[in-house]
Amino acid sequence: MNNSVPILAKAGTGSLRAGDRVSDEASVQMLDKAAADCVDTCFSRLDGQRNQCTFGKNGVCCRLCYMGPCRITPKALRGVCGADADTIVARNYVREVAGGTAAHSDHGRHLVLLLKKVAEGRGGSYRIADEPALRRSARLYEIEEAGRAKEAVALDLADLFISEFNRQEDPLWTLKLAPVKRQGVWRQRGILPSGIDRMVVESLHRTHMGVDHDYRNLLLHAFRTSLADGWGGSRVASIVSDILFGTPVPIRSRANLGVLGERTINIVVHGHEPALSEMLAIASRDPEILAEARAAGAEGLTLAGICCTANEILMRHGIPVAGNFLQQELAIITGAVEMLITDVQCCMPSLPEVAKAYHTEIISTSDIARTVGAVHVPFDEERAFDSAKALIRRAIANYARRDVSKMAVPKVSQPLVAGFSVAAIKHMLGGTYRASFRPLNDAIIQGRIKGIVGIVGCNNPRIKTDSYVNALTRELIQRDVLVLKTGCAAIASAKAGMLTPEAALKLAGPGFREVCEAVGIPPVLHMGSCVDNARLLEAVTEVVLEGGLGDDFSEVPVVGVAPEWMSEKAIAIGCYFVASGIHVILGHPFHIGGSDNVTRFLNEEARDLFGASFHVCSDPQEAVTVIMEIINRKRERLGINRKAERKLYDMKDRRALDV
Ligand code: XCC
Ligand code: SF4
Repeated sequence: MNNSVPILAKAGTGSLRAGDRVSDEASVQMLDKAAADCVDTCFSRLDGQRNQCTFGKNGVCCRLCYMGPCRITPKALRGVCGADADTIVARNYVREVAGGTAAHSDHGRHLVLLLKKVAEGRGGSYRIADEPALRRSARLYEIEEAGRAKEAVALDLADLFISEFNRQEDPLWTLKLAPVKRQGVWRQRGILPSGIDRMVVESLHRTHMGVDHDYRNLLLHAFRTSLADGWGGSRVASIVSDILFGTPVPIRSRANLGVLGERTINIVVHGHEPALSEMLAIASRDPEILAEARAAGAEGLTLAGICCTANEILMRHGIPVAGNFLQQELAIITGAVEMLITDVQCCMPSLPEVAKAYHTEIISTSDIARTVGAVHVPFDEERAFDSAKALIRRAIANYARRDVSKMAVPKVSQPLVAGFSVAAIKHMLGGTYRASFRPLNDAIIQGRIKGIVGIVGCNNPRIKTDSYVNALTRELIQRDVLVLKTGCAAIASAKAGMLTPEAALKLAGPGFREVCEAVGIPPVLHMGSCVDNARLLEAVTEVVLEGGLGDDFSEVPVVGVAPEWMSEKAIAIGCYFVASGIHVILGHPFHIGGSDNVTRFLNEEARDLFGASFHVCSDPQEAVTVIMEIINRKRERLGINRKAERKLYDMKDRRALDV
């Protein structure tokens, strides 16, 4: 392309065709509609951000004090204070990990405080929905439960969880849920995290001007902080969600924009915290509310979700998924959404602007997350059910404003099965009375399943939406790899039809297909939202405890992948996987390219410390090769590779994967 010709971004798709921006047919249709309706989306705005800042990309821009901002160039190798590229890049990275950890953990905190209120009888409409989950967790945390009222147990558990946030010097209690050997690694490396809040505060302190300048010391704290996420805030969030809203079990539903009804009142929930969406899910089935919807001339009410709020209510109520991260604007562009309700995280500030072209009302509900142009309706937790009903009534009233001439709902959606909590997987594998991971371990040992890969994270308009996630998933299940998913990556597979048991027949390799058929599971297991990446660790812990596949995560043939990631939360997740001994493949690099030392530390030296590191693979084929090499290497070490495979592997050019 001739660089001198400016490329004019056009509304909707930007400079590319819709089919080059997004993968699924519903999104293609809506992007084309955006262009026709002259509505800007993240895709066209990305074009406006052409030539994104190279200093930012390489992490060498520092604006931590007002002697700066400073940036490292070949002519200026140090900032005003004398900080070099290593220090600046590492400090920026620590702050990103702290941001991700804070987001997950603050979500966890809100749930813990709600659990405490429920335990004290101040929980309003909320209840302990899953008493067995409460008692199971209490036993895990060594809290006396036998013969005690559930409220008393819940109170002790909530208080223990609160202490996980504010503990000052002792290590987090939750770390004890990890394999003993891994706890030893953390102790030896000096990265056992203390209180979650303290880790985040310390990250900010250490990266203040003139404090910690040694990139190694900084990066170790990044790993330590991330552990306070994966083995702290996120784990606690999953546990409390299960207690308050129920432990997910496999459930059928559908995904993609076609779940919106042409003749129903459509309400879309978007964000991360499940407290409000739980109540909306219940209220949306209330007969009185349904009667009111019909009285307004609609055929009923459709509640659907975007991002992780979607995943939460999908897993527990089978509420359909309208889409993942980059479909939030597209949902409005259908012209069929009466109300889009946001809580926290991943909700674009553009939503009210997009909504101006249609009748959609954008509602914000969290006092810490407001958007100019959105209507703020504070969510009253104590009267949660009434709050939920009031919101739905507002949406019903808005139905009269729907302009049918602006409406085009794509007739595209796919069936799916979600809800694979660790408890559910155990039951499916071993049966109700002998729930166990044994059959999975055996299948891995026999080679019918080669290994486990967790594919997680977001979409990013810089990559054709869902394309990397789905190409990689397809290749892996063909190679007999069990794929576990969360977040927007899980929704990507749902839209591609890979979350059904039938998909195993079509896509899985022969050994893996047998297992899926015998157990009745899809080849890709949807384990929940972003905080539920802690469930992935829980699952691998079960594999370790079950025996036969090593004593530590770093010995199990398991790999994590974040193909299309965009958020700081994904960085924190990547770090706690690596610190837990699980290799992580990234579809695109961190903003660290300006420091060879930081890059080497994260992508190589981390292996000496944790037995795992990051790997950047810019295309899915390369990722498949690296993943299968890692899996084969682990199988080899465990002595469970068959002869033929070993030979094939020996012929390959070995990367520096020694761990
Ligand atoms: Fe957000 Fe959790 Fe990313 Fe999706 S995947 S874009 S963080 S919603 Ni976690
Ligand atoms: Fe510049 Fe140092 Fe201040 Fe950063 S901390 S802005 S490098 S003077």
